[in-house]
Amino acid sequence: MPRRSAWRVGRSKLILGVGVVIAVMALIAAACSGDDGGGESSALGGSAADIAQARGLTEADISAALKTYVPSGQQDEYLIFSSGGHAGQVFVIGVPSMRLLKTIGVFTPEPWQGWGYGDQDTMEILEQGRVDGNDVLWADTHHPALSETDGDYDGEFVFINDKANARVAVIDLRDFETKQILKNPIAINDHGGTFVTPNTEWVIEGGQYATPNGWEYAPISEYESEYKGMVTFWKFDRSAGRIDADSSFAMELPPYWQDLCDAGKLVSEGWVFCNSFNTELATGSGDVGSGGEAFEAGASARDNDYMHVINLDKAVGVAASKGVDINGMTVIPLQASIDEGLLYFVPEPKSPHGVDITPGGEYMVISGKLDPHVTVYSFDKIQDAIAAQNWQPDQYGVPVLDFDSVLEAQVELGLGPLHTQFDGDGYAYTSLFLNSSVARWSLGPPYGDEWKLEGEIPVHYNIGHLVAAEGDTVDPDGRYLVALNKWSIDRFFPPGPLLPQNFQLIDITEAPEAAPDTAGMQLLYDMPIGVGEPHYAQMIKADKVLDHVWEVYPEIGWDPSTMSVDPNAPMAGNERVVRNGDTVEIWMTLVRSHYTPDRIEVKAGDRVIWHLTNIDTSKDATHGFSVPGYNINVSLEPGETATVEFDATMDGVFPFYCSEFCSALHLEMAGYFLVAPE
Ligand code: CUK
Ligand code: CUA
Repeated sequence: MPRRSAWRVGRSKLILGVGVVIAVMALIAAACSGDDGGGESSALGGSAADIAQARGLTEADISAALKTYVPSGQQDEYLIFSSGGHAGQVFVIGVPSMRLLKTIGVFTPEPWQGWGYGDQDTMEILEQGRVDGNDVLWADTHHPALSETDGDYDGEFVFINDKANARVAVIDLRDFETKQILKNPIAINDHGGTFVTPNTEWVIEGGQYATPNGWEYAPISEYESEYKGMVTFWKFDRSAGRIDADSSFAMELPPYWQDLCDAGKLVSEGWVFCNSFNTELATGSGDVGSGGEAFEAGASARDNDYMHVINLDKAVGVAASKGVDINGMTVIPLQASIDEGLLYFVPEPKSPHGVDITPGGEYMVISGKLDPHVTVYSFDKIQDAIAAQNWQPDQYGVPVLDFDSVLEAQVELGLGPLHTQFDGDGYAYTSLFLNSSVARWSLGPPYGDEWKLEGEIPVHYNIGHLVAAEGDTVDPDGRYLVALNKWSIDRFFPPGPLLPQNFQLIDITEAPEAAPDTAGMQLLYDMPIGVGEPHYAQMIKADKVLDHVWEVYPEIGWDPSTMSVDPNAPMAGNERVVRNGDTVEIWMTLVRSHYTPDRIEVKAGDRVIWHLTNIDTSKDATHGFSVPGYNINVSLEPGETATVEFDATMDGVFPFYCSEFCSALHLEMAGYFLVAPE
């Protein structure tokens, strides 16, 4: 892999060099030919052809620009919901313009949205993500999942996992705010989350690095018996807009490292599929010089790992009858899963990454990171093998189905296949990490005639996930594909040694024959992502979200955490300050361009409970509330109410002000918070 990467860098520099020469030649040619004696050869002046010539744009550049450009005032056709990686957030990006619309605060405080800076509701949601009582205010978000109805995105909710700490979050797309964070009580890290079942009854969170249940201590010498894998099924209550932890359950799995999961759909609805690695049970090289085997060697020694095939519908009943309580989570013991026929394994080559289900639910596509093929399994054949008991038990007694009996096809794509998406025309798209490309391949029946590679398009560089428009639903749209590249190397100005990631927009509307060199795919646009390391993303038709989203809250005094009017919200006319012993409670309204009241006087040591309502109702009339020194910043969108609570420990004079430029007299939207010494 390193050699391959080095080769890529070398080649790209060569291409860049040639590109610069061509561009310079074009500029010289333009300067020589276009000069009419006036000496003006501005890139902004002249006809489109003049501009293209002056900027050295090729025909392909121009067609790409025309496809991505969204004129001012027009909106994008699709939205990407992307994991924010280490940012612990979710990014919302328009397609085809690739304009960033929002970074939704999730696991990490976000100051502009007042997420985690004094607003009690946001503080409480972040506190739901505590681990053993400790704040964990970063996250490694990997896989956003849009809510689905009948296997299609419905635009109502987004879920996201935190790989680093085994947490999941629920975002409501009426106001694009996080409503809930759950810490998984049995695992300290996850990976196979979040993925939803076709009607969003269940939010799947698969594990990753095995630990003893509840991340308790057990010596590593007891790895085989005491360390556990897991998959958790969180029950989503759509009407409440929350996960119901009490109705959720988990399955104990062997201490293989479960990786990614996907829910079956249509013919395979009710089943869940997860890939895994480290079925070798590698435990690392141990102490320096002890001669043990490093994880990357030990965990990739075997030719096969196991795809986990899980009968979720049946597991729901078994959880109720045979589940045991671990840290408050109902867990189906491994032996119960085996006895009840909930869990089967299928061999998968070699150190796989990702499992993706075809739109009709017929096939499970697995990529082997160290195998140049994608391996396609048939759900029908899996069911036949289960019925025929065509299996051998693994070392934990889990039935391992016969590989050949469940195999549908293997398609050789290239080096480092990772993740697969689909379009509506019978093509699949697989990221090739080591090749730095996207492979386009044809699906066999019922989608097309033959399982076969159509070709690939280079991407820059080292692609992880990729996302096509609604490309993991029962009804993919095709049109656009975005490559989520890990490395950008030479693509952008280097802002120090930590380089941005690179989202590359690719047009996939044409048939492979239209451009045989790239199997019909055209690279349109590079978007640097200078925050976090995004992993997965989903792309939804913007209209579907527009059907649900609010631009102002429905009523004044709206509490986003309950999605209802807070009866205690300050309203115009009932603003007041009430002292009760050492507690000072304030009911304050905000309107362009005034706080009522605008002067608050307390004594050092007082408990301050400060209720705020933005009584403006026009679009975008957001007000801020920032108190210096006290780490307080609240964002109050039109109609919203919030409460801030703190002890006035510092005496002094603290001018509070509106931190959102809301009106011509925004600077005057301020007040004094006076804390008299005791
Ligand atoms: S993982 Cu990151 S590139 Cu978490 Cu889905 Cu494959
Ligand atoms: Cu309100 Cu600025």
